[in-house]
Amino acid sequence: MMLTKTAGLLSNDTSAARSDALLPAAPTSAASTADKHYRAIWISDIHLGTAGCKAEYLLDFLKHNESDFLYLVGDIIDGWQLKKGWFWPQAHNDVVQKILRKARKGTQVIYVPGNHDEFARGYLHHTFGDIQVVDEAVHTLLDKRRLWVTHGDLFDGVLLHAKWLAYLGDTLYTLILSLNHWFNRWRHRFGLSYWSLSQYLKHKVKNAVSFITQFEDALAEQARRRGYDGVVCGHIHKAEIRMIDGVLYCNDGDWVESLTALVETTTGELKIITWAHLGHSKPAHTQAAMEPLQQPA
Ligand SMILES: [Mn+2]
Repeated sequence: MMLTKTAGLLSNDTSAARSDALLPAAPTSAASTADKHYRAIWISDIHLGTAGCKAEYLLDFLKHNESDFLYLVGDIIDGWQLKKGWFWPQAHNDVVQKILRKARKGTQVIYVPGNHDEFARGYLHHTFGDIQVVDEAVHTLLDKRRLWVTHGDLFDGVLLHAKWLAYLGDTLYTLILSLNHWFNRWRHRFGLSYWSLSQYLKHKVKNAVSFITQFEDALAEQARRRGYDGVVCGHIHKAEIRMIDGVLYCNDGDWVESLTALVETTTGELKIITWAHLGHSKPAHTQAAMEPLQQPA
């Protein structure tokens, strides 16, 4: 998607009023690199240790954005890929160093491991260089609403399984229809009732297509059951802020494809920031937390 620099700068100006006394005055010609300070930042699905990780963009984002709280919502380091082969360029090191530095300088950094960095789940309630490792966290928004912070992988079990069926081609589907015909002739011979394999698969494929919706619904429902006002998760690499049956569902996206972070501004507004251009951001969609965005699915 193309986006003009001007548009990115305009929509990025909402919290520009804040200044940081510790920083040198921003050069007038470089408004695009002016630092922002947020109440909270959530990032996940960075997948450090893989070639797909856009570490340079994340590093740039971290350089230009500060926060009181920084939540690392899982799949930060990709242990699965690193086991297969070591891939660790300097930029990936720089991201880790940058985060450790933020923690040292007073940002409260909370690390909630995901499925790709589940090795970190073995270190729950430990602190690494001022970074707290926890299984899940609770963030209280400025307006006192409580958000449950979890990676989200624990709630995709059956859904992910169905996703495979979405990749079945037409040929295979036709073959299945044919098999179903013979299968039911066989069932008939043994006095069994008709069972539609194609119906079953169609149902599964339909489910697979709406996998994202189901994941979102499952997380929102789980947050409600646990008594929270909303949830912040990652895992499916799709940034989102919307209300689902009265529960605020937020997903901070990823740093492999969409280059997004979720932020809470100092005035308590939730936003998704897309950092697709080095040096400045492009808010993908922005809205107050109380006003769910209506967008086509
Ligand atoms: Mn994940």
